[in-house]
Amino acid sequence: MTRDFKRVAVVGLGYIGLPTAAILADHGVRTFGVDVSQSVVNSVNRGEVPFVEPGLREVLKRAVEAGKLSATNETPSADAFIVAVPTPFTKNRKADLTYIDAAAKSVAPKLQGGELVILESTSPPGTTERLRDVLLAERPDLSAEDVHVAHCPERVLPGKIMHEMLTNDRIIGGISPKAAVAARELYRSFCSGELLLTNARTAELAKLTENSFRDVNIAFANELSLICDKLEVDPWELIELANHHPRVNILQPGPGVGGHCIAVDPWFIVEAAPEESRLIRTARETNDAKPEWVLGRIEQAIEDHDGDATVGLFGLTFKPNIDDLRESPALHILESLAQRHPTTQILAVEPHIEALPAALAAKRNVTLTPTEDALSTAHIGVLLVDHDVFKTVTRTQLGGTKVIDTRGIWQ
Ligand code: SAJ
Repeated sequence: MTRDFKRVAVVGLGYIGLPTAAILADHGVRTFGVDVSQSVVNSVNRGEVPFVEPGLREVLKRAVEAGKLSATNETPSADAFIVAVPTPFTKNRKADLTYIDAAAKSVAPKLQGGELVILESTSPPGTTERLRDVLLAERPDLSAEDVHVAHCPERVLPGKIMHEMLTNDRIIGGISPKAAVAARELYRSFCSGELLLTNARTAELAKLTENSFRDVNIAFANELSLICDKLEVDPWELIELANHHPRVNILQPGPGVGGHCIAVDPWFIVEAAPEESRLIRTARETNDAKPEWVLGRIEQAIEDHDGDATVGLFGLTFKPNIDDLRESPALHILESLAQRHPTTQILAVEPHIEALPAALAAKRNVTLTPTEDALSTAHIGVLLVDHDVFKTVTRTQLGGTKVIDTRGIWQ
């Protein structure tokens, strides 16, 4: 079966939806980006990107200028709909599917029969079936055969999205085989990676499995770092040596796991099968406990300095060489330290941001400080993010500073 997708609507213009819409349009498909935020819609229609992602601006601008991409608040009619909205989790670690339900309700009135609806958002098992059910509940005049629903989870790495979206292999899980084949046609229009067909539930679990695998591996590294601390062994040297084994590949310890994916997605598996996911849950708890362990080390160093120390925290983002502070363990460490030690001067060093978040900027004991100044002033230097700019810091620059290195680059 070949299909001609003349009009595609991408619902949700965030980190995944916007690059997807821009790339589709750049490959000649008339694409409509849909978002609830008027400022996002306006910025896309001006050809501007509302967040930082290398290479996206050029493609977006080209697509908008060519008249292939436009943004709107209203879901239009289309041959295919791609839903790429957030799936956050609630305080008690349950998936919040309200954005997916709302997206489905905005698509339902536009269906005429025969359309393809793709869920790209990372989702707990069963969500694609739920999306299908919402569509059919909204449209009792249509039957399950009239709407082709598939799950094609995104797997791109922030910072490399524009490359990985074109080249990564993709898992395509159809509610029916026909839906999977139709979705393959759409992705084939821009993706050179392998397009692997399966059912929707396997595709959902595959995506969660990928991020859980990484989380478990990082948890192993973080546990090793605690063991090494006790046994006075350098964990980075240990891991490097062990990784010389042809079948060992351990990731790196750090101050905790951040971002909106790896620290969240494993909980969707735990929620779906709590009794069976003991290792996945423990890995999450191990990684979540790491910032507190780092805080303990910092507090001990402050005490060793008779309680009167200036502390430099180097790096605040959730991973290196980006400006994204969301779900960052480094930011959590800064917030907790500032709260618990109101008389300790804290120099927050983050070369990738212009200003601290308002709540931190209001704290009298926290100052956003250039790297050089913090290096010359801090009694305790805590390396939290392995930004390239910190890798060139020399032993001489560190001088007599007490170093707590959570990333192994100032050893
Ligand atoms: N981290 C470590 N040690 C490591 C690697 C990472 O502590 O050895 C930490 C990072 O510092 C960061 C966190 O893990 O705080 C997550 O960073 P990341 O680079 O591992 O992943 P994300 O969240 O940017 O993107 C992941 C990717 N998933 C996998 O690599 C399996 C990406 O391909 C997914 O598309 C993305 O999640 C997603 O959206 O699900």
